[in-house]
This record gives sequence, structure tokens and C-alpha cells, in this order.
Amino acid sequence: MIVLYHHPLSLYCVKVRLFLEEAGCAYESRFVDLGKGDQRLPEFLQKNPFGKVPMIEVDGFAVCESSAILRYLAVKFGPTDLWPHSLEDRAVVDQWVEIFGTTVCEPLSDLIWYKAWAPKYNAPVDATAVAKAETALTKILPVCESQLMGRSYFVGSGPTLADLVLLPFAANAWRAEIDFAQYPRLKSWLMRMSERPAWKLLAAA
Ligand SMILES: N[C@@H](CCC(=O)N[C@@H](CS)C(=O)NCC(=O)O)C(=O)O
Repeated sequence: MIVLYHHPLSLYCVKVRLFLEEAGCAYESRFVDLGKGDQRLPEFLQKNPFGKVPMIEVDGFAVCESSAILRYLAVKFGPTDLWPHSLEDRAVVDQWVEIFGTTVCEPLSDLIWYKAWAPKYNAPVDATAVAKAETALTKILPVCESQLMGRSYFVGSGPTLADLVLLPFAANAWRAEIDFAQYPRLKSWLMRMSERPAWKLLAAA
């Protein structure tokens, strides 16, 4: 049995839920109340010393860090087209998983937090972090746009983990008033990915 520890506002958690839906994996969901500090309770820290969600447990085996979770689940349960078998094909998908995780999803997540959620929850807004995230995106989004030249997905002819990793963040970018208007290929990719039944199911939830 797969148990997912998550918070509904965390896009890192949505990323794992998206994979689980795409792969058709049944799972049990456990809400971690980040506002109350459940992630710092000794019983949580014992399983995940980093004190963050998402975390999954599979028959008692715990894994955290969303991209590590996706790779683990992909090998254990996944449809192979999301995480190719060939070492070289896999390395290219992984390259984009890492690039998205470190240079796209993080700034998008920061901007969504500071521009949409922080004002709503009366949390402080870090103007330096906002400026840093905006600068980071102006550097990396053109690279993403180029990668999509002549391609419907980031790697190969169908969706892979790379596309799944980016989707939750890109689909919520509008919350930070980012509409990808300057990036038409990225915009079409987003529309295409948003049509996937797994995403529609999560977006409707
Ligand atoms: N790099 C981590 C990021 C996870 C993360 O930042 N989780 C946040 C929620 S979006 C969290 O659990 N924060 C709780 C805390 O820092 O106390 C991943 O990819 O899983």
C-alpha cells in the first residue's frame, strides 16, 4: 500500500499525486497540517528528517523529496513510457527533471506563494526572493521554449516524468500573473498537458 503524506496547497505534493494518477496507483492520503507544524512532530521527523512534504511510504518504506519519489514510484509501479528503460533516454529525461526542479519549479513556487498565497494568509512577502525568482525565470523560460521547438513534449514523442514535474507549477503560474504569453510553445504544451485526464481529475478536486 502506498501512503502519501501531503498538504493540498503544496505543488510538490500535487506533482506526486499527478504521477500516482497517471500511473493508476491506488494510494492512501494523509494530510500533514503544515500550519500547525505536523511536519516537525517527532514521529514525522523520524521518517523524514527534513521535515517537509511530500513523503510517501510503501509498505513501511519511506521516501521524501518529490523528484526522488517520482523516480522510485516510476521504477516500482510506473508505466515505462514516463521513465524510459534505456539509460541514455532516461538520463535526458532526468536532466530535465533536475533542471525543472532547481531552476523553474522553485522560482515559480516562490512567486505563487508570495504573490497569491502569502497576501491571502497574511504571511510576510520577501521582495528580494520575488525579484530573484523573476530574474531566474527570465533566464530559464527561453531555454524551455527552445527545447519545445518541433516537439510536443520536453523529451521524446510522449509525456515523461519531465513533463509531469513541471505541470503543477506551470498550471498554477497564472496565480502569480504569469501567463507565458511570450512563450507560445510553452503555452501550447501547457494546454496539451492540462487536457490529460489525470490533471483534470486533480484540478477538479
Ligand atoms: N525539495 C522538496 C521541497 C518540498 C517543500 O518545500 N515542501 C514544503 C511545502 S511546499 C514543506 O513541506 N514545508 C514545510 C516546512 O518547511 O516546514 C521536494 O521537492 O519535495
